[in-house]
Amino acid sequence: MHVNDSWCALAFGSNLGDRHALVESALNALAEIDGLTNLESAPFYETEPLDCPEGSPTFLNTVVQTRYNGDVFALLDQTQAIEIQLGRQRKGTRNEARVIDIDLLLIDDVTLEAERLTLPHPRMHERLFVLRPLADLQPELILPNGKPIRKVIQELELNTSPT
Ligand code: A4P
Ligand code: MG
Repeated sequence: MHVNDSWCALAFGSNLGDRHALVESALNALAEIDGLTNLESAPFYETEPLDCPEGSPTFLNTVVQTRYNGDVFALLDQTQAIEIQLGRQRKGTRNEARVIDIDLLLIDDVTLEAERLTLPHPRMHERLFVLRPLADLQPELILPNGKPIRKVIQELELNTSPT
């Protein structure tokens, strides 16, 4: 599926190894992708693991916005190639520690449910570690569920602990 100079948001997370260097390297590699322009990163957040195995290390998370012109599956291929290039190994345990995870959150108002790619990212509305950096970039954003991002953040902050 081709998109034409579309606004995209991508989430980055790392909780294994030199997390700062890994996220920086992933951002640099992302900037090299064909058809991707105007990359802008939110600040980095130190966050407590959510739904991870007991004793998992803390995460470094951020979100980037960018424009992309090209095939959305080609973009996923390239973000997955960056994960592998930076040493990502999948052993099969759910939410196991990872050197880098790159998720596609939003590509304009594209909705997609393919085996390899669901857009918008189905869990983004529940996660402060995604919503806070996304709101740094787009404070007025209305999320795909129709709610302003700031309101969703406030609701989550009332219901959860500091992450
Ligand atoms: N896939 C489907 N849709 C997408 C999409 N929009 N973007 C497929 C990226 N990939 C997508 O991903 C599993 C499969 O999802 C891939 O084959 C891809 O084709 P993965 O990266 O291999 O595995 P994962 O990262 O363990 O899964 P996922 O779905 O990214 O996990 P979650 O639900 O995002 O949770 N706590 C904190 N504090 N910070 C975190 O960053 N991350 C997770 C991962 C859990 N807890 C966390 C954090
Ligand atoms: Mg992932």
